[in-house]
Amino acid sequence: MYLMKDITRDGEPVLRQVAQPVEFPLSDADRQLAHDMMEYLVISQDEDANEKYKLRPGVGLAAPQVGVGEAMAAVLVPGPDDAILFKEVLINPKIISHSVQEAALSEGEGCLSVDKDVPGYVVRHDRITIRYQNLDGETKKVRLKNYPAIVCQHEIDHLNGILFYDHIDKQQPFHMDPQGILID
Ligand code: K1U
Ligand code: NI
Repeated sequence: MYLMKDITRDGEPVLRQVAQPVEFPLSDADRQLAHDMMEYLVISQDEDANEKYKLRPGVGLAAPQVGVGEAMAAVLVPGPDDAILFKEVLINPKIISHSVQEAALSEGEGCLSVDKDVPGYVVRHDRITIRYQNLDGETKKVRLKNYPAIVCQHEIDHLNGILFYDHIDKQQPFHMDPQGILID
C-alpha cells in the first residue's frame, strides 16, 4: 500500500509530464497500481484505519502522484452519510465534452503532491462527459457535474502534467465569471 512517503511532490518531473496511454490487457503491475491507488483513497478517508497510517485524506490519486507516468487515476468521492457519489479507476480518460458554465470550489483546491496552500478559485467546467476504460478494458462514457466533475478534472489534469494552481489567476485569484457556480 502507498504511504505519504510514496507520494511524489511538486518539483518532481513526472508531475509535469504527459502520461503515457495504458495498454490492454492490463499488466500485473498496472492492475496492482490500480488496486493500490484506490486502496490509498479508501484508507485515507477512513478515520479509524488511517489512524495507523497517517495518510493525507484524498478523493483522487493519479498514477504520476505515485511516480508512474501512465494515464490512470483513482477517484473516490464520498457523499452524505455513507453514500459514495463516484468511485472508479479511470484508465486513459478524456473529457469529450463540457459545459460552458464554469464552477469552482469555494474553499479552493489542495493536492497531495503540493505541500503548500495556494488560495484562489480553480475555475473548471461545471459539467463534463468523460470517456475512459475500466480495468477490463471496456470503454465507458460518464456525465458528471459539480463536485465529482471537479475532482475528475483535477485528476485528468495530473495526467497532462497540470497542477491545480496553474488555473489560478495570479492577478485576481478569486475571480470567476459571474455565471459561474461556487461549490461548498
Ligand atoms: O489529486 C490529488 O492531489 C488529490 C486531491 C484531489 C482534489 C480534487 C479536487 C479538488 C481538490 C482536491 C485531494 O483529494 S485533496 C483532499 C480533499 O479534497 C478531500 C479529502 C477527503 C474528503 C474530502 C476532500
Ligand atoms: Ni492533485
